[in-house]
Amino acid sequence: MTERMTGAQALVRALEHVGVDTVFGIPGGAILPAYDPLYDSTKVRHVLVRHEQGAGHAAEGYAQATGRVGVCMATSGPGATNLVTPIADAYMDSVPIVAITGQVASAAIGTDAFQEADISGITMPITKHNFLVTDPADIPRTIVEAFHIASTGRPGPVLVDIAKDALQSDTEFHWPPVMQLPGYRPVTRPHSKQIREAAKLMAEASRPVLYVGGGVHKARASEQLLALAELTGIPVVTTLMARGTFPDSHPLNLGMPGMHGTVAAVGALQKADLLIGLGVRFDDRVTGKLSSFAPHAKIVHADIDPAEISKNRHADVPIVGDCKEVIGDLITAVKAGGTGSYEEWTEQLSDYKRTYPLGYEEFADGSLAPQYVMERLSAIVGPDAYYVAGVGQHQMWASQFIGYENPGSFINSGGLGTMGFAVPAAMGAKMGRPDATVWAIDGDGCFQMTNQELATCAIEGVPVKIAVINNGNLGMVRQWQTLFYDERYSNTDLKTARRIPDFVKLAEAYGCVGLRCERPEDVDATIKKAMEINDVPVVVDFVVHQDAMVWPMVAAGTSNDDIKIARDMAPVWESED
Ligand SMILES: Cc1ncc(C[n+]2csc(CCOP(=O)(O)OP(=O)(O)O)c2C)c(N)n1
Ligand SMILES: [Mg+2]
Repeated sequence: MTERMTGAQALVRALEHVGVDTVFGIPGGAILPAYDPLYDSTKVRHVLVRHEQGAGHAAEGYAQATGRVGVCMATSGPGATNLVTPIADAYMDSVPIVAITGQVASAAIGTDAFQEADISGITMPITKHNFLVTDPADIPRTIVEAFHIASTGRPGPVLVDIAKDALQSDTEFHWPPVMQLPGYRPVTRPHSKQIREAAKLMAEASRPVLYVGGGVHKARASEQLLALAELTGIPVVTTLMARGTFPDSHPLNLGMPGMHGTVAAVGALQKADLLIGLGVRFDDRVTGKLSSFAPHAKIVHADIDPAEISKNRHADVPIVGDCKEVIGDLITAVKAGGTGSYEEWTEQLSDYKRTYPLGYEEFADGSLAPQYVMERLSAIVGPDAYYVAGVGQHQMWASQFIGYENPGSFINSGGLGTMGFAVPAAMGAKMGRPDATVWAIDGDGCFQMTNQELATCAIEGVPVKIAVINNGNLGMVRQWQTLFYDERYSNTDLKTARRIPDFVKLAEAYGCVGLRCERPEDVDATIKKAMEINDVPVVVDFVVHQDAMVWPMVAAGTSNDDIKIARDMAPVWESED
């Protein structure tokens, strides 16, 4: 198929052909030529956001809820630099997005032209790949390549920066274009020798743990994981990025490991003699002080990105491959070679679970405990919703106190820890999954970074629900000040207790319904009321106690062995150690 058209028309046509249905963005000078044919597209819906950061996070939320590539668009200079945070966020959490930016005309590149920023240079270290396009003939091929790179292998963000004159000039449009990506061939099939080695170690181990990360859901391998866990009886820990990948209700699930992990999950890793790491990266928030992490364990490490393997911890058995294939092959190998027996181990871990369940402090003054809000959300809204968190204490409580049963149902910013993620990401998730209930769980600090996307939600008809966990503070930072800075609360009091801003009025100003809840006895009725409103977005201001803390905690840089279940309270491990 060959047709003559402008580069801008070729761009829109290519987006249609690769199956894009939603683009989040804001126009401006350099990208303006692309917005003209976009206006006529019946296949691509452009969602006008209020800040480009919102466009980027919305693309991420869309991608995470649908498994498809999310798309955002911005103009050159400040439009493009406003995308830097979500691009970095997508890079850290391996989220497939394509960011399309306009660039100044090719003759002006490098002259400090109006609204010029070297966005491909700026995003070089935070994109999986990026392109600067100056020839209109390259546009369709580049789009196909960008979508291919973003969605295959280890997913990630790809930037396509297009010079204004390339959008304006005429070109021949050919479809389908031929990709030119020599050397890009992600390995998905694991090596059979490594699989046999791993299965052998699993059979020989007496204290193995399946250490499951975000890569397992990205490979859509939850079913295989369940089969492997049940076949072998090996207990499972699910990292922040893997919550829901293995059902919380399953007896083999020990919960989340790491800085705010459960005693059972953290203890299991520390006492294990074998870790089977699947789609994980031995992140410092999981390992604590690396030299004392899982000191007795041999390591099997499977990941699609060879650069992750042995990056932080030496892998005795490295496996490069897609987790679905890896786990499938492990199942076959275990069936052939036999499984080990781990009753004593699983008994010990069940004992940790029973002795050290997650708990929290209730306040004598009758004020609201944030963890209680999570428990009630979990009970009333249930596991079929998507929960999208911001960053801070509320994020950890959302991970700890909501029961996740479905893969991908908890969406949050793990690697970068980006405040402001929740509202736009929830909007993107709801647009990708319009039939699902989507709850954002946000902090009063985070919410003030990106709540302008409430306008987008209200106008575009995206009825998300937002629980603002309003503790009046940058709570997570305040917690560190309580514990490590002698209760010197430097610049963490947001004074939202003074109702500046008043979140209910703010919601109303944006065309949303605003509700407030301040007492435990009103929580259920408030959540039920929010669940009944499905035509407009709802914001609930849950005013909670400012001194609630996230426990358990492994202080940054210390050993997982020194996990505390409350201030100055450590679990009692059995006498053998
Ligand atoms: C963009 C950005 N700036 C600063 C931080 C550092 N930080 C991490 S958590 C946090 C507090 C978040 O406050 P809030 O949204 O109210 O959540 P809470 O911890 O109170 O639940 C801050 C400032 C960050 N993660 N991201
Ligand atoms: Mg707060």
